[in-house]
Amino acid sequence: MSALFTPFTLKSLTLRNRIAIPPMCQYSAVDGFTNDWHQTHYASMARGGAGLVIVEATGVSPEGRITPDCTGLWNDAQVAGMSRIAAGIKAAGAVPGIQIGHAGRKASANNPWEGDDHIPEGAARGWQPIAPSAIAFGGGLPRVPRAMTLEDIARVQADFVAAARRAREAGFEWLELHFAHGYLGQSFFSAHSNQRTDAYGGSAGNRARFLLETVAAVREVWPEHLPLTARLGVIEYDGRDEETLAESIALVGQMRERGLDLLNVSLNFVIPDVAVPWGTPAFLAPIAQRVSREAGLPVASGWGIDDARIAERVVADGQMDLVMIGRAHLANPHYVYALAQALGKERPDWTLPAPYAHWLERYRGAAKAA
Ligand code: FNR
Ligand code: 536
Repeated sequence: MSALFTPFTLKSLTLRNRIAIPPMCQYSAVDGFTNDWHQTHYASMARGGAGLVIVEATGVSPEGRITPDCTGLWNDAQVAGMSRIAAGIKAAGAVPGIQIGHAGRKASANNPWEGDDHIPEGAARGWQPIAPSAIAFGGGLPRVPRAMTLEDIARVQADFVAAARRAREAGFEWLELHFAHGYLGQSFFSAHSNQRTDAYGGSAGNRARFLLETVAAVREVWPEHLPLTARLGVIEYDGRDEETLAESIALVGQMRERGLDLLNVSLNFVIPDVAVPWGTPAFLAPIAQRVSREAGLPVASGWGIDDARIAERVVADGQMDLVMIGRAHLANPHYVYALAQALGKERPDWTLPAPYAHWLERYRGAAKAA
């Protein structure tokens, strides 16, 4: 029996297996609107067999986009395109999820294939990023953000709530708040990027305030029977990892008390040039397990998992409830089938939807008779 191919139930949903497609920016939207590329990409991810497909980091406001080509849910007109994507994912048997976020000081960047750096100040495509404090990320993202006022904080939280409502209206059943990777939520929680002297900065409790208030506000509009989740970096690899982990686990426990159902355990990326142990397979698995045990909620995690035995082991050993597998699916949209075959499942159910089953079975019969 494969642990990876065991269904997973959370709230009213049951995922057909433990494999999830993590959010992956497509940098292909115009004014935040999705198009045929997103439709094709997400439907093919779902058709591949994953239990859950999470749509890319989607801006809660125009200034919250990572790049000008990122998707958005800041206006009602953007719901129609997203609803076709959610329906396409669902038609292929996966649960449709979406990640909503605000890029903070990392916003207004060029696409990866155009340099992955900030758009130069003054260029028409760009805008001034906002962040907890007027401190630049550095490296290829040198723009100094404007420090957010209390009004900015309240407005961005309202933007998260409005985008969550639109995500539900579009038919998404799984919501992930993007609080990872050095974007706005993560940058509020890190002392590297948050040097505020008001109620939103200083102590770990104050740095947690923006995230906790946002979780509570979104929970009020996101249906109780559907999973509300977040992605949070819990480790920076900056030499202060035990302290960061302990603070993060305390934060996750408080998020759970405010209605968070699952955490997608990831990396902080608040400062450049950190020593992430990329060479160690499933390096986040023991960290994910610790977060799950100490904060008391189910977890998803991933990074660099592209081997069937490792994917199976991290679930079988109880290190994570869901495995996020991204780039392996960009290389091969049917990667879940490859995992199934590697684990001895010859013809999994999802490869035999009704319109295919008769013909594939008949073909197999004919092949056997020959
Ligand atoms: C990403 N990643 C990412 N993460 C996230 O939380 N929101 C996002 O929108 C994106 N966008 C994105 C785009 C592309 C092209 C890649 C490759 C990655 C990170 C992604 O979700 C995942 O964590 C990493 O890719 C690591 O997993 P794999 O690819 O090693 O399985
Ligand atoms: C992973 N990425 C995460 C993204 C967009 C692109 C790349 C996201 O969360 N929207 C990553 C982040 C930072 C450093 C390396 C990799």
